[in-house]
Amino acid sequence: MLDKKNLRVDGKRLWDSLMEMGKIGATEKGGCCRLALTDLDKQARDLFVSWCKDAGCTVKVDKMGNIFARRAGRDNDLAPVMTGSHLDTQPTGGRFDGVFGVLSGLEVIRSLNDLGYQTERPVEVAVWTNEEGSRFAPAMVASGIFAGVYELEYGLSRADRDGKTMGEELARIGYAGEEDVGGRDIHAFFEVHIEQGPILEAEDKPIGIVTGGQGQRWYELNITGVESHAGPTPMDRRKDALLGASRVVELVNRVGLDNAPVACATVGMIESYPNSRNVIPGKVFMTIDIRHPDDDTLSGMDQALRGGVDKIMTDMGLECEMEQIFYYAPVPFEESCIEAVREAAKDCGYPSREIVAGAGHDACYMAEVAPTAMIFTPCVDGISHNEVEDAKPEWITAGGNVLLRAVLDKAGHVA
Ligand code: HGY
Ligand code: MN
Ligand code: MN
Repeated sequence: MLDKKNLRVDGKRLWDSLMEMGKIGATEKGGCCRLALTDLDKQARDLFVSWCKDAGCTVKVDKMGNIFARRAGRDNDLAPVMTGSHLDTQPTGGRFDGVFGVLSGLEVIRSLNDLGYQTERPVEVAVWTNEEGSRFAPAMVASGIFAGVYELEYGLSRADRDGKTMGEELARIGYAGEEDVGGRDIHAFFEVHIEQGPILEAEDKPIGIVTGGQGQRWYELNITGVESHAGPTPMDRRKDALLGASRVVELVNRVGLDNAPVACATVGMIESYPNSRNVIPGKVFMTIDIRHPDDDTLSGMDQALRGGVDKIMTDMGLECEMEQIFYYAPVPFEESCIEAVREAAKDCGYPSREIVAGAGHDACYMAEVAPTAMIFTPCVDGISHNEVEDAKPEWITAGGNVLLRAVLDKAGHVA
């Protein structure tokens, strides 16, 4: 009888798979640009599906393009234990964000095959569409539909800045699947991810036991002033939309600092129109991202933002349409899954600590429909959403080993 305490993954195979996948959309600085539902995302999906089929999995795709690779258990009528993450990246993304969770799941399946280990329940590895929310907003929209937070039509209608919808792009790349999105029991969900922050590396802890995720709100602002000539228009007679936007940037930063030390507040996108060097900008599109682990504080930040934007626009005689396009409250993960991660780290002899996820993850939505927890590993200098994102092989192996143990803790063992 195989004692699961001694089971380990093949860390080199996992690392090599990450490096192989990292070639798809590789950038000159060593990162990855594989935006959701682009041809490169299709290539990554196709490679993952081929690897899963080679590992004996059945593969299904749902109507939001979510991929589910299933390894049969002894009783396939039982709800599966699921793991997974995302393959889409930021424009200047890295080789680990998301991919590490997907390929750790595949490594668990490959290792169970090597060991001839039969689980009671089926084990599934999921690839969630458009986790990043970069090309299509909001983030995590496809796992959100699986969790019943959004309707399918809402997700399919999300359009990029060129007006292409997710529905059109799913069909174009051949991942508009047949399966319904969600509506089925999942026994437990685990997601492995790099921390994307500095804590674990600074404390020399290879494993983070993730107890929950902070809440976040995203906004889109369309600011309108008056385009006019940069030469003859006196300074006191301008309605400069970009000047207004710059004051909003300052406001966002202030709201973050006023709720230090854990609040985050960011302006990531700004598009000035007509973007001509001698025309006073008449229009600006910009985004705001605020986050906090406490929902009341997040609400307070929301109010401070709205009041501050109103004042800026009134003082400057500008117009502003401000729309909240994304919100989820701080989410606690489930104690027995957290305990499975804690036990696994201890059994494997990895120093660990509890931590709250600063980034959003599909697990934050999966926690709505299944007992869920996450496993973090460090990343070099805590940097992510940057082409220099990097990890150490021993950290990757540790994440794979803890995932193997946590999955087996929930999947049961037959022989
Ligand atoms: O925005 C996030 O936290 C995630 O990377 N989508
Ligand atoms: Mn991610
Ligand atoms: Mn990310």
